[in-house]
Amino acid sequence: MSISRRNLMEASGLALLGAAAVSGRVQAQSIPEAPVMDKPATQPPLVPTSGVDYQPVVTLNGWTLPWRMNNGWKEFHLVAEPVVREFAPGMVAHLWGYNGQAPGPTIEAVEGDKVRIFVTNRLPEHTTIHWHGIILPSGMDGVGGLTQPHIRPGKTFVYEFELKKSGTFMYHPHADEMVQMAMGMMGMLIVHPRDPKFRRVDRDFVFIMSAYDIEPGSYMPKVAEMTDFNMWTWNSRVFPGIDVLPIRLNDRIRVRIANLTMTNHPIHVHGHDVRVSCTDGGWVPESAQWPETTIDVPVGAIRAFDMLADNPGDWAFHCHKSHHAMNAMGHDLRNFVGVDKRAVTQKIRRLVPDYMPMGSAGMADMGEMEMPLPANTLPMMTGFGPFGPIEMGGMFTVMKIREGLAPNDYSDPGWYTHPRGTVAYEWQGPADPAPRAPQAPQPVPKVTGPLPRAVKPSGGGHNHH
Ligand SMILES: [Cu+2]
Repeated sequence: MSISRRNLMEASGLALLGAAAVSGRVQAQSIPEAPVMDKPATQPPLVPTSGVDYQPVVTLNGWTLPWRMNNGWKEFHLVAEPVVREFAPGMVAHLWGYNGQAPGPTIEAVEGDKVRIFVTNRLPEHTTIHWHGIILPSGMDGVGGLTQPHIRPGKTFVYEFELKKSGTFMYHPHADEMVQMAMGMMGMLIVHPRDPKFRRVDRDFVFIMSAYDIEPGSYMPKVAEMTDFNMWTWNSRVFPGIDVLPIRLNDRIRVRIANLTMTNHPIHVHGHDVRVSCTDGGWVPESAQWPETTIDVPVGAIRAFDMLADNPGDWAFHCHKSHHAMNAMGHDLRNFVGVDKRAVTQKIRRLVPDYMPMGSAGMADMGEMEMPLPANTLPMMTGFGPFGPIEMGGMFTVMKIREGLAPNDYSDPGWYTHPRGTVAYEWQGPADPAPRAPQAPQPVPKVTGPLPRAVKPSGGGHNHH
């Protein structure tokens, strides 16, 4: 067991000098550099060059925070500040984050490490950082008002703790929470096992889910929104802005997913089965794991799943709540499937010449349509694959499992080349002659009295579901 400087000082009677003297123990040294990132692309993992060996994580559309060693302490520097984050090409959001990005950089350390994290506040209001899931002294827990005074604008606070266990954790403010988390302030904290062989995988991906309500044509999230979000993000990116996961065939992989939105997300993997191996509470014993293809990640929680990538191809990887795999849209649309809108279109075009009737045969048209959109607004669904429009947005990307990738190569290997005879194909024989089950004509319901109103009263406010 290691002993912290505070213990040493207390043991030697220095604590009698009072709290001010104790908390000033690193004042004489310099604050470490606070590196910044200005690109939203996935950065290469930070491979450890000294100390315990581990397989570093890859943060989707993110990066790992460099550190320095100082007398046995691993020192990091986070700067809370306003940032501009690109959600996907064509849309940026004005958020709050850390070191130039939202979410902030991933912090990586090893079980047993003593970490010292400097937090500088360059926001217009006070903040703190809570280290979600980490077992630490109460006074390092980062709950403003409860365990520490708030960090005022312009000030720097120091957090120090020993990492008692390995696993998957996160960090976020516990100060003006509704605003600060709705503005994107969050990041991941990965603690690798001291035993390099424990639960080791070949590729280890990590991201955090956040949701925003950003009106088409605007740049700032509406921070008071509680349920009706329109941007469902992985690391504050939406499809087609979320990078793919390049995976070498037969690699063992792990994906660690944190959820700081206001709802659960059932995350679905195609072509493989997976097992939850770790939560923010620690490692799940192998005897307690079971196979799944959809992992539900509850609010304020983390789920990591392990998977043997033994099936080559391009595999969709997405939230199974279908509205979460879409970008901004009106949520009070009526269903026009089967409605002939030709007559009404003529009438509307006399008033609105650009009007496009939509939805009569479903909404797939929107996947390839070039509709006029307000500035800084993404189409509801977009993105193209080798066979046509993918018709997605939001929490969607692709696992690209290929033979022969280099061990640390995370560049996009392009679209999958399917072996002959393994792609669904169009029937070229005689047209479908089989009679279908006889369908009785649907009787028109008889209505007596006034028709029920399906339309909300005009002048009504925002409609929460
Ligand atoms: Cu979802």
